[in-house]
Amino acid sequence: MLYPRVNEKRSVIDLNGVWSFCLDDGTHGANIDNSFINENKENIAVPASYNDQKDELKYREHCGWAYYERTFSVPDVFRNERLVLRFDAVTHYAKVYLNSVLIAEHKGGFLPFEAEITEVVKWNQDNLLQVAVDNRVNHSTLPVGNEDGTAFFGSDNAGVPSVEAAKKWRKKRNLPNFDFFNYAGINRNVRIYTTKKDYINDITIVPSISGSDGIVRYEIETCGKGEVFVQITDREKKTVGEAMGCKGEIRIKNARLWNPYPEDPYLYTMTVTFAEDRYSQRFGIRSVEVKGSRFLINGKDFYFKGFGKHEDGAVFGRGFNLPYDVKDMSLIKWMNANSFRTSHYPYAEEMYDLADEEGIVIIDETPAVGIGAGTACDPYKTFNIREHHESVIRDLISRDKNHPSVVMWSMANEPDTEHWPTSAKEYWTSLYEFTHSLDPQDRPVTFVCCQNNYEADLSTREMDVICINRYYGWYNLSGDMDAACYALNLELDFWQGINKPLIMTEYGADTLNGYHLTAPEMFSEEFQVMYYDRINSEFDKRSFIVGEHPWNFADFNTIQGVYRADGNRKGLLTRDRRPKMGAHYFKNRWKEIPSFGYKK
Ligand code: BDP
Repeated sequence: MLYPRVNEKRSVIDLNGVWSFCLDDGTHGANIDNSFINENKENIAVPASYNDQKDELKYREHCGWAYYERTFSVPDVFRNERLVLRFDAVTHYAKVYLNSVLIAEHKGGFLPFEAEITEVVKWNQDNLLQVAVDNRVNHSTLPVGNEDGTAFFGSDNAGVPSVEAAKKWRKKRNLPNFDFFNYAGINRNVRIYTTKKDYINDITIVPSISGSDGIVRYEIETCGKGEVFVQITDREKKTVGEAMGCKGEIRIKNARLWNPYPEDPYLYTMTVTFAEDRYSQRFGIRSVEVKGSRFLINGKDFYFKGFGKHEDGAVFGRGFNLPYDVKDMSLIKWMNANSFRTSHYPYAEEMYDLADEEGIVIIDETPAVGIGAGTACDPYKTFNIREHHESVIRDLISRDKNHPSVVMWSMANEPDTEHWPTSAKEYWTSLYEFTHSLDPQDRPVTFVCCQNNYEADLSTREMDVICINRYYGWYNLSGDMDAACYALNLELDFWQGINKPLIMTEYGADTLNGYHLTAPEMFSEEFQVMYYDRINSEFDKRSFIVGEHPWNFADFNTIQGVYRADGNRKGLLTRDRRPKMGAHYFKNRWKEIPSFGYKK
């Protein structure tokens, strides 16, 4: 799917701004009731989550539908163009009406969807755009939740003998199976883009390296009549290759490779011309490969230094926030890191563009968090998740396939792979094959495994890279770092026998910024530093460990509960991006760890 860009052939109309908004009172559901909206509407900013833009609890606790609306008119100059309305992300379910006609419906809160509106827009007058948004999460949504069920992360113990009885006198709740606040609404940009009537629908670029040359295979999907012309230019805008036709191969002599930070993330641009349409897509030439227990980028051993992150901040919630993205890129480099995982959902497209440009490597994750958490039954046999999971992976790859920064797909975070090992293995290995088959660049595929009985788990070991989240010293063996390191080593001995690369995709300790102790105990800044220092020194002894991603880049908001005071505080940075001692610790550690060749 192409990102909307303005050029000499295409335009973009920005529909962001202050919209009208109201929460459902529980009686309307997906139906737009104009008089209800008119009576209740108030201002809301788009893009942004709605939850923290207002100051009553009902916006945080809302469970169900909410309505957005605005009007717009289309400039006359676009009368002969094709018009497409695009939402970059609406969380989690959207029904879109234009002039009272249902023009799009979309499940999943973190990927774009669009609808052609050429025939629906009215000229010389206002158009009414309305969006109904549902924030409920259950066992068939991704991320997974317990709609009106048992909280996995909140505290749900009623303290009375009958849990069923307690349910009757509690209000309906939307309980996540995941540890980040369930921010909802029109979270990313809303735009109309124009194309000519005959247009370029998609561009797929598959680069490879042959000696000192780059080989660029490409495929162009078009609609309508016309010839395809493809031109590749370098950073200086010099033409380095050309071809005709919607499918082909272009050789770039003495190609410059895309290399991760701090090396040169060199980008080329492919400009496709078709009939009257034109679109330019940047790409990089680089290879990614797993060989035994090594992770190779451009044939060299890469070491992942970076973070699990979130899209999260005060007031805008999970809304698109370009200054935060730019700032986070700057902080990633400030800490001498080179990578992050889009935990726990695909991020806004602009972040991947920044990563391409700045050389930051991405592990691209779907929103499949919490599969099987807190359930007493086999989730793979009980719940209807597969079809939606496949469609999310399809859309994710279709959106992100051309980014050189993306080096691996993560199909999920922390599914239950321990209690139903055989059906889990069947689910994850077949989904792994499916993911591989969709990616034109055939990148490594994995999912991220939670602290579990790794001997019982039959799925994690089947992935291209072993990605594990471990909290020895925090949730397990709390505060006892000698025992934590002992247990960690027991587990690492196990993984070493599997002979695959391993990335520690999460490890960390909640840390209250400004809380200092001489003797390092839990929650203090000193403990966070000691915790990481002890664990990292174990990683340094093992060459099959190819990466360390502390959890988390920054503090972030969560559902309230006894485990969380003002959210999850495991950030190396505060929520407003100030460094804790841990950030300085990693900055110093990673200064000494090169992106390539650290352990080999
Ligand atoms: C892991 C989850 C992550 C949580 C983290 C924690 O993957 O989403 O925020 O634990 O508890 O299990 O801090």
